[in-house]
Amino acid sequence: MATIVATWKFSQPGVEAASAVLNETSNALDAVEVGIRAVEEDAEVTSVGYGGLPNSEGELQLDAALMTSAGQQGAVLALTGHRSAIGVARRILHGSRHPMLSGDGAVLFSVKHGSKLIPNEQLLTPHAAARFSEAFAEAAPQPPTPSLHAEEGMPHADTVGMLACGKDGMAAGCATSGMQFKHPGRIGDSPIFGAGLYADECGAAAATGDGDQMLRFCLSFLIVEQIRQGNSPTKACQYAIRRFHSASPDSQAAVIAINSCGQVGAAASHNGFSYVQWTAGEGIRVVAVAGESFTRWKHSCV
Ligand code: SD4
Repeated sequence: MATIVATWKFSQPGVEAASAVLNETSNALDAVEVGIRAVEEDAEVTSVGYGGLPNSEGELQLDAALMTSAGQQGAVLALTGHRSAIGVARRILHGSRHPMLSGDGAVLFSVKHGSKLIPNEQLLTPHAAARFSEAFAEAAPQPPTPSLHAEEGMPHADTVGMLACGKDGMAAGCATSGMQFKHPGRIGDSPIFGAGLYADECGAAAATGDGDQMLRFCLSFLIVEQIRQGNSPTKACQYAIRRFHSASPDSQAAVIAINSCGQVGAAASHNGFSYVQWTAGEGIRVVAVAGESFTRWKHSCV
């Protein structure tokens, strides 16, 4: 059954855009790319693409990746000069000799494929510029402790992970501006295959949360392996989150998964995570996920 699932309520407009593509073309990769781009272009989302908070040098630095159940992969890491990174990941997936490109090399590849670089001043929204100035004002010369402790209840934060199942297979995608005020070049789990996202013929998964902690658990790969062994997406997600939470109880992670029948699952270490699901013939719904721990999620990026 044609299905799309994405992390966080803020991805709803992206899921709507993706569902229109999946309805029309049945192409899961196109749907995920379009859906994620819509989130990246939304200036209200302060942790993904344009609108995201910059690194400690005041530069917007984006990560994104795409993977399909047919084995295609494209990832871009620490990309500067762009509002959106998912299109670059898509070009890498089709047109690069290597599945992952980072930093200056990624910029060079993107420019060679027709992108125009955007000056960084035009990449920071007034909100992002103000947050950066506040954080690095003379009165407060120390950069804030990287994140986990931002305003509770902020409506927009964290990574967009999106999965689609169409009649020709599944696709997974992820995009983030990463941890706020990160060291330049810092990479979290999001654009790393097996960690932030994974897809094969059995299923697809994506993750969001404290990327520095999550990297060692390869959560997305773990989930798809659990699906391969016959578990439902829900059970597979719970297994991965329990492993993570018991080893790293103070860190936050949430995951979503889909199997080749279009069944969806999710799990979260803390309360407050939600996902958006679209199913053909049924429409869109936002689902709140109870956390393994009773404490509430504090946003990871902003
Ligand atoms: C990162 N995992 O860069 C991303 C951020 C995120 O919810 O997902 N926050 O570490």
